[in-house]
Amino acid sequence: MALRALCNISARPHCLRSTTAAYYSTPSISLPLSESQKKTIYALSTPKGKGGVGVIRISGPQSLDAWRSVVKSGRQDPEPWKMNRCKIVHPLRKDDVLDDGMAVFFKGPKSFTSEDVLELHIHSGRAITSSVLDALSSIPGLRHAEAGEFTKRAFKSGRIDLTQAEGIKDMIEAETDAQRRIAVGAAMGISRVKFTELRDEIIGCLALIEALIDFGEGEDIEEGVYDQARTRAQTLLTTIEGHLSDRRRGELLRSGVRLAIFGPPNAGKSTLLNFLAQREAAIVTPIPGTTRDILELSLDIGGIPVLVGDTAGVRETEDLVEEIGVERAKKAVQAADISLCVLPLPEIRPHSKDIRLGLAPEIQELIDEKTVFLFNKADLVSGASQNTHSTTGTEWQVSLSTGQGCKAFLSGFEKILQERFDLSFDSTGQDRNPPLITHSRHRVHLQSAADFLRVFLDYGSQDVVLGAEELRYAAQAVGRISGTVDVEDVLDVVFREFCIGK
Ligand SMILES: Nc1nc2c(ncn2[C@@H]2O[C@H](COP(=O)(O)OP(=O)(O)O)[C@@H](O)[C@H]2O)c(=O)[nH]1
Ligand SMILES: [Mg+2]
Repeated sequence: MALRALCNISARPHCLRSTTAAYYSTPSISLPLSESQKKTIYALSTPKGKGGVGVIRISGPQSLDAWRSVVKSGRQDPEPWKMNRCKIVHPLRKDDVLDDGMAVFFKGPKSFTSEDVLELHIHSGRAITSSVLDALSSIPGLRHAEAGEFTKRAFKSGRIDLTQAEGIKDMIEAETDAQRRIAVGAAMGISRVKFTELRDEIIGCLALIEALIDFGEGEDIEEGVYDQARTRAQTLLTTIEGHLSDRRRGELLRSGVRLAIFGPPNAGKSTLLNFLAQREAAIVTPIPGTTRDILELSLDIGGIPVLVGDTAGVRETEDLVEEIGVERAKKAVQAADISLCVLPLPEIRPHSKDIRLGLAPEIQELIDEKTVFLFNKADLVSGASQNTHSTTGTEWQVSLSTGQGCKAFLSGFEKILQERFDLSFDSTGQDRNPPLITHSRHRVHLQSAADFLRVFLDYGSQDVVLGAEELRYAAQAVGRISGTVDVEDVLDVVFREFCIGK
């Protein structure tokens, strides 16, 4: 018994040892890679569906393996940056030709992501696309990309900054010329350069203050360094304040001016939306209360992106659904950048000095300095075009049914949009004053940079250590816009070039 027990004891560790060793070291038994271990990503970069060409992009260390696995071009390895006519095959069934297309290999770091990138240009069709994607998924180490992951890799490698990443996204989403211009500029790095300049200037001030802390004015470094830093910080603050007081131009150009159409029921609000959209987007009937909810359309009015919201006619109502619609209408008018009050001309007191007279109180309370007026149904009033309501340039008389006055309204309204939001362009279509802030995120960080600079300026020369901290925060705030937060690296460079000593 004792012997058997001993044998068992001696046998067990051996057995355990061999199993463990086999489990960890035998190459034939390997655990599948987790998703995060797969460093090479792939995705269809063009829209799904039928089309002449679809592009599948692969990025990561195994892009070359992917070429060797699915591209059949008569040569083992690709000549980088050259289009190659090829067959796309399944990696496990090489004679299974999935498509006849083109492939190009970008050798990192000279690629969008800075990694090795392979692009397969295939015929865009449901079966072809899914068979090629399926073939790629069978290559070990490859996984499907997450949304925005290629651009994220380009950012992480330092190829682009956050403002360029935003520009790329905005370029794809641009619907108007103004949006396209802003997005292309950002993607090309125009904003990056400007924000970097601002940040470098803050760091320049910080370098002066740091020198002061380390060496002391008048001893090792020249006099007037503190004043120099102050003057530069003041100029910077003025520049940043200038960008902040831009009436949200960039954000409006990028995301669109919010326009709310409101007024009493049956005035022609939905007819106006359809007129602006040049299609029957909204239901129009003679029945008051037809529009119940907000109908929003994104339109291009004179090159300016406008988010037009048609709202329910504002009136007292017992109908629960209509009441909710009226509440939503009121909120939309309050939140809008500009509101257009549509009123039926036959029901407005002619020659009234104040348009508000005679309007229902619930309409009156929505009228403010953002409001412009459209008197509709001029065809029902004899001599309407001669009817002189005040001509401040913010009121027009039209008949949306006959088209009377509509041209003048459109051009006048475009002018109002351009003037109010400073969105005018020169004759060649160029923006005379391209905005720096195009996302609310930029505004938030620039605002806090301005706040830190103000605190720095409030400190006196006796508080340079505290002042330096504020400048550091200011630089970090601007750095967040581009996604650069480390101040020390730039500081070192600036500091090295700084003239110290007598
Ligand atoms: N005579 C005339 N009728 C119009 C004009 N514009 C709209 N309408 C009519 O007025 C009714 C109400 O229009 P609608 O756009 O639904 O008004 P909403 O309730 O303000 O949205 C419909 O029967 C339209 O055809 C116009 O300029 N002249
Ligand atoms: Mg309506």
